[in-house]
Amino acid sequence: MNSDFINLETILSIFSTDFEKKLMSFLPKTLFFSNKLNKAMQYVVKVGGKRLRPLILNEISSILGVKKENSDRVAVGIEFIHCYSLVHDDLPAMDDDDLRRGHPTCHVKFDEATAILVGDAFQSLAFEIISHKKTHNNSEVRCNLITELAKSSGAEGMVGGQMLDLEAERKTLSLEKIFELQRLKTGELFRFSCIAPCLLAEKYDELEIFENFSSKLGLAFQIKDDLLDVEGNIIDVGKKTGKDHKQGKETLVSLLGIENAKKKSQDLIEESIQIIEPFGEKAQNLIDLANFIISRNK
Ligand code: GRG
Repeated sequence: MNSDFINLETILSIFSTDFEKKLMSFLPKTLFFSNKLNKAMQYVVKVGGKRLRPLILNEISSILGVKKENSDRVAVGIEFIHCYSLVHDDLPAMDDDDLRRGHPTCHVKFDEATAILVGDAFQSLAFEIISHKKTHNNSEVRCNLITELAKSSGAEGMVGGQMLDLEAERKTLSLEKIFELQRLKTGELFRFSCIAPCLLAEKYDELEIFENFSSKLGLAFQIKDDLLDVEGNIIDVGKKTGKDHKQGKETLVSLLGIENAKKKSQDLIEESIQIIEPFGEKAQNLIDLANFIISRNK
């Protein structure tokens, strides 16, 4: 195994342990807060996940010199949005999954109504954390972050992409339409993770650079996700595989073929790395992370 990969595995594992404590510390603790909702939110945080979006956000923040206490709050916000999306995506009305990250999904462990409310609560909490003055002393920066997160996660972002995805079952879609669907459903949260540090650092000239980086990274991530659905196994991936085919869903892999899809994701990662290479040594972890996106087995 290559040493960069081992190094990144260590970084990911240390980051995940530390970041889980941070996520837990942001869960509400009020006296009137329902014990069941509390337990269900804790459950979703504790079953883990790769924490890729917060790690990307923190790495770009460190390249741009953002204070850690500021970037950490936005990283928690984006991970809570991601948690909400997975809990809702697993519901019977959507993807109807009973396994996620190797554990029973939230609605299986608790019940459907609780899972809906857990997703809602994570979403509100994300915006509450980011809007707090501890996130940045400039209120205009906080407003920009909120606007961008709302766009990335809403009808013109992830929710819009999810709707297109639900409508796509048993339909023939062109490659362009699938690229667009995936850009919205998956790519938009990666876009937010990549541009939030520019907003926090008030370095607006870097926005385009990191937006370009994110579009390549997000698409490569999605192709790899589709490849794992075809080639991965339930133990490694932590969720049922072969679902796209069963649901009659066209994916980038079904349209491109396995070998072309692998080549496309490799090309995208190489292009994404070229974009950040000018940042030199400071970008090394981000480069390793980009390579990990397509070499991972879960
Ligand atoms: C319900 C509004 C709403 C949106 C759902 C995120 C999403 C949209 C659907 C999840 C289905 C899916 C497999 C999407 C592909 C990309 C993706 C988000 C994979 C999961 O992300 P990882 O691999 O998950 O980062 P972990 O578990 O590591 O956090």
